[in-house]
Amino acid sequence: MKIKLAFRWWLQNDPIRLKYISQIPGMHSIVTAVYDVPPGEVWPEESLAEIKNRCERRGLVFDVVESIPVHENIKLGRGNVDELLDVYCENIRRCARAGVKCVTYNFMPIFDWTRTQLDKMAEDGSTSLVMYWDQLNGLDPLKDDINLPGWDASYTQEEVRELFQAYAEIGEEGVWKNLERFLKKVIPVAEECGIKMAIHPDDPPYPIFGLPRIITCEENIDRMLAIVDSPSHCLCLCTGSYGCAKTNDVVAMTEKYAAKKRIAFMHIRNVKILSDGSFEECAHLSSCGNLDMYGIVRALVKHDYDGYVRPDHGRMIWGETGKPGYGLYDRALGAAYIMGLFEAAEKELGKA
Ligand SMILES: [Mn+2]
Repeated sequence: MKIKLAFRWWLQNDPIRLKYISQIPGMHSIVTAVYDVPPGEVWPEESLAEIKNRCERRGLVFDVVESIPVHENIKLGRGNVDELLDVYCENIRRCARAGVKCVTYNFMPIFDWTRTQLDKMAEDGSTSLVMYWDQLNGLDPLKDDINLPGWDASYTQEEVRELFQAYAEIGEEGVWKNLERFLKKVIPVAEECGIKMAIHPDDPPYPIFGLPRIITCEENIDRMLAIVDSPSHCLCLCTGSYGCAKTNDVVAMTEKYAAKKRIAFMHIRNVKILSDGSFEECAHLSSCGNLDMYGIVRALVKHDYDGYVRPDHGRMIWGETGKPGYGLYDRALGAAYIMGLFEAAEKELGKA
């Protein structure tokens, strides 16, 4: 099998033991980051070395970072951007020296992802993350105090309002301009030190509260990839993020960018879209949601994808508690299912 199976792990904040992760069949890589340094600051090399050593003691490889966060000033193109870009490049070099091969990042304004509930209970008693429009509609970030789960609590309401205004002023084209500046600086450094940069889509891939969101669909991916031509300029193709917009054909997108060798990291999960466009995260199995999971994996195998794959968010099942979306049990089931799909696709396509 060409792919490297990976698992996200939250270091000291994660109740899941590395030993348990290493017991998942076929597990290869740990996906994590230095989480105790704020965006815009340099990561201590000792922190990276410690993660590497801890993983190696369990027979795992720390070779994927998720993520090096992009400072809001870079996305807004204001203030000390040059200095922040230098720090970003330095962090890429430090990751490379620690053995990292792939760095995930995103260019989402203000908040990494949007859900309205993190523990919505299904009929079988499992819980998962959901986004319901009827809970979002009617909220006005410029007037109301909004505290959606998962949103960065380090911002005051005043700061959030100021950021919303700043993004409203620059609009989508402003974010594109700032992404271009970022890519032109960062991608050559990544290429030089053998790292693939993998941009995660906006989650969900459409505007929320009018914030400009650009990594959302095939047309915009093409525009983004055209900014810099480099084997280090890649996608983190998150099936559940792209897949919660019905307009995205995730199998076709996987096929297209796998063929172009522009996928470095696959986040594989399923999602169930409701009639009003709301969505619920669900089990990985195709029949549990809207995505054709075999179609996605088959497209990867067809084009000899040899990058990283991780089961993305899972449900909370069997009484497990912990970080929503990041329990051990359902992600382990997802990993086993995904590996089964790869085995089947490789045999079907004569690549076993
Ligand atoms: Mn993802």
